Amino acid sequence: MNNLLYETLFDRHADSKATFLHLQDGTKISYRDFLAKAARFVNALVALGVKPGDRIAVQVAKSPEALALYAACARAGFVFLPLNTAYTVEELSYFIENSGATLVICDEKMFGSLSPVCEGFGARLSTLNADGTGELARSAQSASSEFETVHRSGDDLAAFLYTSGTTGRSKGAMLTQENLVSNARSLANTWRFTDKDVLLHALPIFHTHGLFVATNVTLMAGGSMIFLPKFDLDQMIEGMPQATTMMGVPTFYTRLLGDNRFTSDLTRHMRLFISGSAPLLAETHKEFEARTGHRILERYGMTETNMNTSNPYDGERKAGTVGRPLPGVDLKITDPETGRELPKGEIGQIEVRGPNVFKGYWQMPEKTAEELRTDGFFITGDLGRLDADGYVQIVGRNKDLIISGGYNIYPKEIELLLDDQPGVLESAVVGVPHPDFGETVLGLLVADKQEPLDLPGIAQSVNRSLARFKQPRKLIVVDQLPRNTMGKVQKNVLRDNYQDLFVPA
Ligand code: MLC
Ligand code: AMP
Repeated sequence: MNNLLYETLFDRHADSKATFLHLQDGTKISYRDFLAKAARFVNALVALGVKPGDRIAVQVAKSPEALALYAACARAGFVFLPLNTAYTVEELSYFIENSGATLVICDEKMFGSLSPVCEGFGARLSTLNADGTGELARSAQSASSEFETVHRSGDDLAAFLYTSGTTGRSKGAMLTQENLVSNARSLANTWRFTDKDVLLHALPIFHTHGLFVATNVTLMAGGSMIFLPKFDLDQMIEGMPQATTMMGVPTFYTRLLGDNRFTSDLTRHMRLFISGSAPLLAETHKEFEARTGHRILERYGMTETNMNTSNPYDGERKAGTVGRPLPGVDLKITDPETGRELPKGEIGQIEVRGPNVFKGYWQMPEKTAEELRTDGFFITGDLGRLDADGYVQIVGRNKDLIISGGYNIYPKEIELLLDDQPGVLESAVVGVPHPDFGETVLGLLVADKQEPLDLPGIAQSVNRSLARFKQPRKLIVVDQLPRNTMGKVQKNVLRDNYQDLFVPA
């Protein structure tokens, strides 16, 4: 094969008049038209001087054009680097510098503030807006729809996705063409996707879930997507009767259950609901079945590995478990201290190996070596056990991570910022239960008593630096932080103390 990713997921649909995207305004975009659009984008990107292997950092709203950029990068061998639309200029600067992106594509609204950043790092800047307008779109419009696909092997990089780290510095996870293709194939088979499927797509497309799971599986099967700009209850309820499948984070499911228009009638012809990215409470699973008659299929994955496990399509979908390893994925539970494999039933760290596992962190060989063993096993940082039937149950995390509404938040990044604020001696950030987001961010501050502690001022400063979803929903001043005998902050004590803050007991 000349270009594994492009040929497997895209090119074989090049002449297909079947619908790929159903848009909000009733417009349908066929595979053929989508791929012709993507080809014009490739030519527009090439005209900007981008070369195979270059990183293209993309912070744009979800749109058919944004998705066409992904197809364009696959075709020309550019490394696609999608970024959360909520990121601030400060956060973006790091990604642009660290990735060495040659081109940055943003909404026109961000152009003024990103211009000096891109200039400083020698990256070009172009624009694409939510409505498909912008400089890049204009240049694509007049470009040719002919392009000779660039040769790429399965081992070549297809995408970078940044994932935060326990040190507060984000790491660029390098995903190869083979990582994406093998996982898409495995998931499409496991979940029985076909060209008749219509996926209700409300996830963002800058993360694994919305892009490499939802979109790639649809492409693999030749199905279509009701492509919503974001999660919106009214639009979900309106789109549901036209769909056959849906993928979402647990917040999608709890929000749907909170609306009494969401009935078994509305979901009658749906064949599959899939959940992932964060733990789905067993009670949500049960409530969903009681309301609709459908048993949600939960699966487990991460940025570095794509999907690792899934509950079965046929057979028991066990609430509170993430199912068995996918075909081709080796999974073991090991002792975090020794790395020794533990017997079934015992709790340990989850390690995975397979064609889904990434190539390492961009320019961070030490970080890669800490998490990716030489025998190919990746240490996920999740804690779990295998039950008697080989189903994986995730029981916690061996990493200091908060998952809020499916977004990962690393406390260290927020603590570093809080520690820098005037009047703050030290801080601790923990995740506490939240009825909508599953977990949310709580910041505890200890005053240094030299300067007054200005909480609104601190909140403003946090607002300037961090995306909204990372900002503490509450800041509380405490006399001191609980520490163990080694002097380490006992976050479990803080989590216990404040567990009822947002979810009254
Ligand atoms: C938005 N906000 C969030 C938030 N999303 N705050 C905390 N956590 C989140 N996840 C902010 C908004 O800016 C807003 O701020 C306020 O919270 C309420 O906004 P909202 O209207 O509720 O936002 P909404 O658009 O509805 O977003 C909620 C959401 C969204 C759950 C629909 O976050 C979402 O689509 N999450 C999916 C994330 C995802 O795709 N994860 C996959 C990662 S891949 P204010 O100031 O107005 O209150 C991965 C691998 C794997 O993990 O296994 O899949
Ligand atoms: P990310 O780094 O954004 O890709 O997030 C990956 C992390 O999300 C995993 O390491 C898990 O901690 C968590 N995760 C993903 N799916 C599930 C799930 N079904 N249940 C519990 N946690 C999950």
